[in-house]
Amino acid sequence: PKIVITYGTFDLFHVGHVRLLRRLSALGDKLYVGISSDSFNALKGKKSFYSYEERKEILESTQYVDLVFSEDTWEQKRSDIEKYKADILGMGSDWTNKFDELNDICEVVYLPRTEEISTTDIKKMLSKI
Ligand code: C2G
Repeated sequence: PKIVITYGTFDLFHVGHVRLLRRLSALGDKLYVGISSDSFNALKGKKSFYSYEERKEILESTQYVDLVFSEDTWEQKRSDIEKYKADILGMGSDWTNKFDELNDICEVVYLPRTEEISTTDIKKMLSKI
């Protein structure tokens, strides 16, 4: 089976995430997602509203995701791709070119982000209510 792999925080799950996962899952037979741990979020300068466990449960509930694992470092992608025998690493376009060095072991693709929605914007709008 053709394996697609991706990574992200996926906090406050929204249609931007859904549309990315839907397109990524259409590129292969299985989609595996590395969800940023709470400690890795801190490394990324992010504090998610939902814990890792909650974000994992939400992703696992979607029809597009076949496996969820923890993303704890920037450096683990290469070993993950080898461990899971991923054929494609796919990310949203805000990451364009950032993971090209992995194209020796898999195809690296960047898909257009969904406009007008982000977890940051949702938090901002909610804080103004
Ligand atoms: N995304 C999207 N459209 C949006 C918002 C997000 O396509 N409106 C995509 C992002 O491009 C990313 C994925 O959804 O590919 C997850 O987004 P985040 O949770 O913000 O992930 P990020 O913090 O970018 O984590 O090692 C990689 C990092 O863990 C990526």
